[in-house]
This record gives sequence, C-alpha cells and structure tokens, in this order.
Amino acid sequence: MLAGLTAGGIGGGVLLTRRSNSKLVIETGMPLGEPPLLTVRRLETGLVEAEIIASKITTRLAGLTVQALGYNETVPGATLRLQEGDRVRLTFTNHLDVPTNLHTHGLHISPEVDNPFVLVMPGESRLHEFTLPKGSAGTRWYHPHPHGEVATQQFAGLSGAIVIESPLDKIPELKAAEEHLLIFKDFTISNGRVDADHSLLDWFGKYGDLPLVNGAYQPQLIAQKLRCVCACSMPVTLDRTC
Ligand SMILES: [Cu+2]
Repeated sequence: MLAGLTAGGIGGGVLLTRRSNSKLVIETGMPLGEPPLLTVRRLETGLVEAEIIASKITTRLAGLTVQALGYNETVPGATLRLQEGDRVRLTFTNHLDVPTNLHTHGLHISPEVDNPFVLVMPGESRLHEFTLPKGSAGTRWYHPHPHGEVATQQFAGLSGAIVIESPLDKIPELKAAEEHLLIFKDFTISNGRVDADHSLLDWFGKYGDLPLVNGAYQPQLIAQKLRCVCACSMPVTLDRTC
C-alpha cells in the first residue's frame, strides 16, 4: 500500500505513493479530530428532522488541501446521532453533478425507504422517513448506493457515521465515559484531488495510498470508549459492501 514514509513522526513526512505514483508531504501524528455532529431538530410532535447534503468540496486530508466529495461539507461526513424509538424525517439532497442516492447501512428499515434503485438527480432531494425500532442501537454508517457508481463515489469521500443510542447510554457510568468516533477510510490523492477513478481491475477490491482515521494519518488518541466505522474501499463488490 505505502511505498514508504520518510522523515515521519509527529508533524509530517513524505509519503511515496504506489497507486498515484507521486510524493505527498503529509501531516502525521496530530491529535485526533472527529467529524462534526449533524444538526438534528427534535420537534414537539416527536419527529426528528435532519438533512444530509452531498456536494463537491475542498477539504483537508492528512494535512493536504484537496478536492473531494463530502456530506454536509466534511470528509468524513457529519455524524448523524439518533436514539432508539426516534421517528426520523431525513432529507437527502444531491448537490453533485451526477446522480446518487443515500443508503443507511445497518438500519433495519423498509427497502421502500432505503431503495438503492431510486436515484436522486443533481439538484433534487429525497425524503427518508423511518422509525428506529428497539434493539437498533449501535454504530452504523451512511454512504451512496447508485449501482455501478458506489465504489467511485464512496472512494471520493462520501461516507459518514450514524450513532444510535439506547436507554443503556443513559446509565450514569456510560454517560460519563469519554467516547470517541473513529472512521477508517483509505484515500488516493493526486494533483490536489481525491483520485476516485475505478476500473474493472479494481472490481475485487482496491486500497488507497493513505489509510486515514477521521481524515488524518496516524493521529494520536488516548481513550476509554471508542465507536469505529470501517468505510474502506477494499470490499467494493456489491455483495460485500452491503
Ligand atoms: Cu452499505
């Protein structure tokens, strides 16, 4: 995966990439940052509303400024934090210039709501309405699911975490515990952009040059409680991705 990392350690180093065949001066060993929380509106009616927007963005990955695709203008996408029993009205808006859609990976909801065959065209929105049943608590994630384009769009940066809390999370000891969210995702960066090109050679999987955690290379963290999402691009065939 990595041809070599020289002059590394805390601060930075030169990464020789195999896939993009270039040298990258990257940031390493920095304190771990986490994706922002997605804004959630809890209405008096009991409904929970949120919006996820896919768009082209300029962002920072491993200390590099790059063009990528992001959800709510970040890579990884903003974290959607919900609770068991929530009645959710989730609006997905496509500000990309290509069709896409939204898949909520791991949620037990109707395929009529989470339908990978329904495309959201550029500039359009789609409403996902569902209820989170008892027992659905855990760490999930969301990503695009347009057939034939999943790997390309996901590799370009589109993925984010869904955290569903249960009543157990209100136990004082658990509530008081320090919690961190780690999203593992590999990237290839060349010419100032996330290179998401995908070929038949990649059909059984591919690795990006940069294995990142929350968009950082080898960040540092001392922690008690971790939530982890692997949004890596290796399992790209549909039956392995979902
Ligand atoms: Cu999935």
